[in-house]
Amino acid sequence: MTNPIHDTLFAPLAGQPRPFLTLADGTQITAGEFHDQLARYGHALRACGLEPGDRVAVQASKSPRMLALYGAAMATGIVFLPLNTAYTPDELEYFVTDCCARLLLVDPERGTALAPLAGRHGIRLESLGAGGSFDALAANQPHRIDPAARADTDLAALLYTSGTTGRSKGAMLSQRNLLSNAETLVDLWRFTEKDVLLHALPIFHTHGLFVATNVILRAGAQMVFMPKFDIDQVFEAMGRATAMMGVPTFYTRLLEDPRLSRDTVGHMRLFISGSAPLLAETHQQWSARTGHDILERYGMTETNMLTSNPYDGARRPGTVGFPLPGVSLRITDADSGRELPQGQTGMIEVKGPNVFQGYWQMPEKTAEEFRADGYFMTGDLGVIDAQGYVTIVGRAKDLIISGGYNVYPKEVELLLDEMPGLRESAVIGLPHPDLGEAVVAVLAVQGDGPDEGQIMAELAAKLARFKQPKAFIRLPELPRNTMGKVQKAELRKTYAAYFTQTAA
Ligand code: MLC
Ligand code: AMP
Repeated sequence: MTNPIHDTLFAPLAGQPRPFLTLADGTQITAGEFHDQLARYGHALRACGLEPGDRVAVQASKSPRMLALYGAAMATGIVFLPLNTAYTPDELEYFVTDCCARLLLVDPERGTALAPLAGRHGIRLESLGAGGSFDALAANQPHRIDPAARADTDLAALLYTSGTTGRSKGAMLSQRNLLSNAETLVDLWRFTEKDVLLHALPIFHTHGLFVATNVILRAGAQMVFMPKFDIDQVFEAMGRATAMMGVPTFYTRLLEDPRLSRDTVGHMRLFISGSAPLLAETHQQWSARTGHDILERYGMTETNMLTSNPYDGARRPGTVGFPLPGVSLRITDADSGRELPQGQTGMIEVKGPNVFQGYWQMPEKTAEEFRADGYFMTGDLGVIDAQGYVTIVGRAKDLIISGGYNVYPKEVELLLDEMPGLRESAVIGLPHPDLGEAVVAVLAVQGDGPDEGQIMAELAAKLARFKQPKAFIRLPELPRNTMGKVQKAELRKTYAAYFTQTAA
């Protein structure tokens, strides 16, 4: 019987006394203890009636339990669907119904609030955490588990990505998609059992879950596992860790702190950045302060990691490095699909074992984003230089990346446009010193229109906090081109210095 992800990533933990997770308070969880928990959770998933291929949706705080649940889903062949803890019940409802989740796991304190939603759709609801109902169910289960047989092409996880128009799409990631990428990254970034990763990212996205965790599991290494990015805890952990993976906001926040020095990073061998553009200036300041060149890489939910700056060799500021071994990357004319010569800017298209299987129950959407020869259109615009380094120069998709979280303007605009007194809206991303880009709503208002407090109250009921505008700009009319299309590029240009000139 084989189960590639369980056999390769999780089975080697069983019975091992070596440390696997160190928590912020210093508590250590050994590899063996972690695997025991994974096994008990796996039995509990089965006791809830789930079978291989069924979906378990989880909206729970970051904890070793949540990570063990990921392992349990892999062992039992149950498809893992982690959800941002910031999502409102409205947002959650879409995901769990779209994927026909059999089971929804939430923090114990959220159980009561989400019971009506689960009841409406006949989804079993359990709580994960100390005193939670799922933990009670798992408590007396065996601490060994026979993994379910899984093929390379079987679905391992579903991660939802918002769409530029309309509905969010569930990216289907197979066993092979995840495992092949982890194996490539371990080799490329030289992870070994001696490494200790400083893990301060959330674990409901590709970066913190698949890149960080799978790499550590594959290398037989360990993590300092923090509930979130807390600057004091990060400085403290750098004395014990060897590597950190972060979004650019981690690096800009650390740079603002006078404690950052060659000494404080003396134990570290590698700093990796991704999920959003790292300014060349941040890269250079980091090198000057710490003596380390940040290794920037590029990826997507749909594709896992695609490119990386080299471990040995120049890590070029402002670039995302070379295509990973096994990944084919080309630059095309977005309309015709024709490959462009080196040095010209166009759509980044990719192919490889890391590229997802398609969008859950959306064959037409899937077909639209793949070329006939199997290349996936990323929606990112890039250029390759004479040495082969890829630079991302923009996005063809209308997307804001705020502190590493994606916000699709359309989703916010649809809600704003429904509000009485608001004629129309354009939601844009403006440069922000902490978040990279911040969400701003430009509004064309009727009369005085609703005030910001009223708008925010309406949005808060429906939208996760990170998607809500950080500022509003009111105009009599939105600028349009001769075709009548709102000129977002013009707005971004006009207000480019909004957060740097006014207090952010
Ligand atoms: C938190 N807030 C955000 C925000 N994060 N607002 C906009 N954008 C964000 N990213 C809100 C909070 O709710 C809070 O609201 C206020 O902003 C200030 O919060 P904070 O305490 O300063 O934020 P913090 O908790 O420190 O979080 C900031 C952060 C976090 C950058 C550390 O957002 C983070 O961990 N981001 C990582 C995202 C990530 O993992 N992305 C990977 C995607 S995978 P209030 O109520 O106080 O106003 C992917 C593929 C790939 O992209 O290539 O990796
Ligand atoms: P997500 O859908 O959350 O996986 O976000 C994927 C998107 O993040 C990509 O399509 C890119 O636009 C962006 N991204 C990821 N890494 C980088 C990077 N290093 N530089 C610039 N953009 C990045």
